[in-house]
Amino acid sequence: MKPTVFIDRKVPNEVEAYIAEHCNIEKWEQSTHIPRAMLHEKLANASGLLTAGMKIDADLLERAPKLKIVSSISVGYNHFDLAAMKERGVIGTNTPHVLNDTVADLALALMLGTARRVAELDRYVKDGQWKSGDGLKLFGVDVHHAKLGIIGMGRIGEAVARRAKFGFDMDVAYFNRSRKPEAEEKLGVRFSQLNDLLAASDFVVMLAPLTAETTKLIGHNEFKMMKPSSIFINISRGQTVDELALIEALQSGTIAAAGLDVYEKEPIDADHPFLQMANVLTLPHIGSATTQTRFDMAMLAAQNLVSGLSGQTPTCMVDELK
Ligand code: 8YV
Repeated sequence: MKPTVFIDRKVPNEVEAYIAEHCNIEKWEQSTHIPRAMLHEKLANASGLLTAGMKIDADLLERAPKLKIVSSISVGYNHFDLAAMKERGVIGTNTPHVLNDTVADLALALMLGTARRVAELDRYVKDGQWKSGDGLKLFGVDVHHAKLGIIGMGRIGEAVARRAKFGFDMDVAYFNRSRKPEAEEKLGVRFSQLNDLLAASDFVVMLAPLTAETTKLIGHNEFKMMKPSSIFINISRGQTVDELALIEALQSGTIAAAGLDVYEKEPIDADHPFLQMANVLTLPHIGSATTQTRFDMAMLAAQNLVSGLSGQTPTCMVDELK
């Protein structure tokens, strides 16, 4: 008897076909969230759940008595209530590795796009404002040879460091819970205490996962430590930053600009101050959003799901549930 799994989003046909070889599938493919009552109905008989950001808490788990595994199509798993999952023996998996380079590419895109004001000056040309030469008003700042500070030196952080160091001759420092001697050796990056990194960097890139320790890690005091010419990039989770402090830092000139792919609330409200600020580059949480990478993530998540349901230990179990 095949186990039943619930898939809460559209996945590539090949991925669905792979899952169907091993499981009975219930699915929701609308762009809107599934109504709560319908979700509870689907979960009542589900042994597996394939999602990307659905909050997995005690209430949901209570309504899924057969649930053995939640497979997330994401590297971040802050939507997992790990204690509730552990208490019920529910496996949690994520999709690391396959998205490292794609996310790192976007971090560089945010650095370059913010430093050289790409979106702002694109609008300038398209709005017919370009009437003369390339005067001071079009100037940006250099990325090459600048000082980069990475907060969170995981797999994606190392991919960003590699690009910055060998692609743009940047001087790269990192802050991390633990030292990364191998990365220091192979990439020529150095560890820095957070306050020192903030004070010295021209670009600060937030890549730490969202945990209780990293929630609002960067606030008023931290922004005040940064250089007025510095640029803040967040491609991790919006909640790692005190967003009101970031707004104030940008409006007061405490820092020069920001490049953001993530926000405290997503989608961002239409009246959010960021959307009116020329020195803020805003992207809609597209860190891993390339066709190939999202396929690879979905397939890896499907493999995690199937292996978890067949009694094997999935390759990508989240550390806290191992
Ligand atoms: C996912 C993310 O990539 O991987 C992560 O942690 O930040 C997300 O962007 C996205 O939800 C696709 O599943």
